[in-house]
Amino acid sequence: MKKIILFLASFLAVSMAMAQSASISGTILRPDGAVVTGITVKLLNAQGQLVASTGVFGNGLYQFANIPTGQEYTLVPELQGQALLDVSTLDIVLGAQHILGIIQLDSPFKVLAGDVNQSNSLTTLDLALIRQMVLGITTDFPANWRFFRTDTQFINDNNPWQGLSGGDDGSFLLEEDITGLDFYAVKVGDLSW
Ligand SMILES: [Ca+2]
Repeated sequence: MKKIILFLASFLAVSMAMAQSASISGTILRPDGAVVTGITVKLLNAQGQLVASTGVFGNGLYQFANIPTGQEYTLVPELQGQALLDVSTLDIVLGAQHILGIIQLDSPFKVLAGDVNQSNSLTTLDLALIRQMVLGITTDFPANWRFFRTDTQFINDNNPWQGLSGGDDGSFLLEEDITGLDFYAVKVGDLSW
């Protein structure tokens, strides 16, 4: 009987130890639902150290398994290159019309995509940078892609920087499996999806 109790106790201990890790998953797609290839997702701890790194599957899904719980983490999606993807003079025209108040870009993520120099505003300086890209004078924006949680709440769609905490990443306390931690991959300079 004592042996059985010991066995059960050790089994319970092992079960509890196993329960002290969890998985994290979600999708990273462009705001129009298009898949982006080549994204790397980094999982950082509260000290900013790299815990794990993964790619994104063909359907935009990423997943981390067996991550220790009870700690705070930050997910940092990264993608380099493809600077000119979907960036054209149309984006300059739309940006100019938005700045002049002729139109209003119909997504706060388009406004964010227009802030090429990351000044937390969309101005003619950003349009100048897009123009240089279109003309081939530059080959990279300060960042070619930016990533935002899909559940980001905007106080003012026209001024999406207002109340936007931390910008591109999302930190969270891992207590149990997390699904649906989704991000938008926003192509900088593309205001016309
Ligand atoms: Ca700007």
